[in-house]
Amino acid sequence: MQAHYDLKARLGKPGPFLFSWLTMPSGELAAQSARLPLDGVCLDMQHGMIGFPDAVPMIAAINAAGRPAIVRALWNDPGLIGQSLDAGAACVIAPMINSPAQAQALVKAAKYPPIGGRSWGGYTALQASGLTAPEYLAQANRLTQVFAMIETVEALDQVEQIAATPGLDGLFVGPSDLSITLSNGAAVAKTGEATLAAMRKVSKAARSNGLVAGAFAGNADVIKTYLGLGFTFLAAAVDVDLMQWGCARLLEEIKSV
Ligand code: 3PY
Ligand code: MG
Repeated sequence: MQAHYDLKARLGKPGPFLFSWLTMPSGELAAQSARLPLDGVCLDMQHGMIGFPDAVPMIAAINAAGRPAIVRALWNDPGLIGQSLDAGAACVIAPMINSPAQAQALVKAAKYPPIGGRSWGGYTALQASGLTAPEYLAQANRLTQVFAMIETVEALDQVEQIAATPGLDGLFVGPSDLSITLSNGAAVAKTGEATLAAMRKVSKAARSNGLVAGAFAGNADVIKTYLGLGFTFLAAAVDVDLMQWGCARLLEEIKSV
């Protein structure tokens, strides 16, 4: 049987890792997205319309296509984190990690002992991995990647300590929330000066602690800007945006007819 996608090995290779960001609940959408020429598919279970019963066939479809399934969890809740990994996600991104204690709780939920305290029983993940139970136990902490979202001033102030959390695999910037807190509610500015200065700090903290630096980008210009800051694990485009861009391009191309 095909072994579980080795996301850690892939992220250890040079070059960007770009993934789609799904907000709509559909196994078929997940299957089609997994066949796009991108590196992975993320289900946004925080702001997307995807609940756990929706996510189960979506994760299965992504795994069946040989791509890694990434879940942006609804919250840093051990039940939600464990459930996503048990459903076969290769990576969990947890929102609003604002302190080292919250980062430690995240790792505890996502990794088995001795690193954490993940509870055993994810038969879907086990079957999808193609491994025996002892093999899965031995490899799961490496096969499941855990990213802490840095998206507040509070998190930024403690980013070095958060990045030093044992067992954490990466930092993931939510630039919209980050810019909102940096501006005290005045603006969403994904490439504003203050946002980019803050993101430089996050990228440096990630790299100096051996973590992967990730961020939500969402379009080509932002991807280019963030790559320039050292971020490599990037949400490239949202499902609804891809539809809108395709439609706008279609209308543009037939404008002169
Ligand atoms: C943010 O930019 O705040 C995010 O959470 C990405 O969706
Ligand atoms: Mg956010």
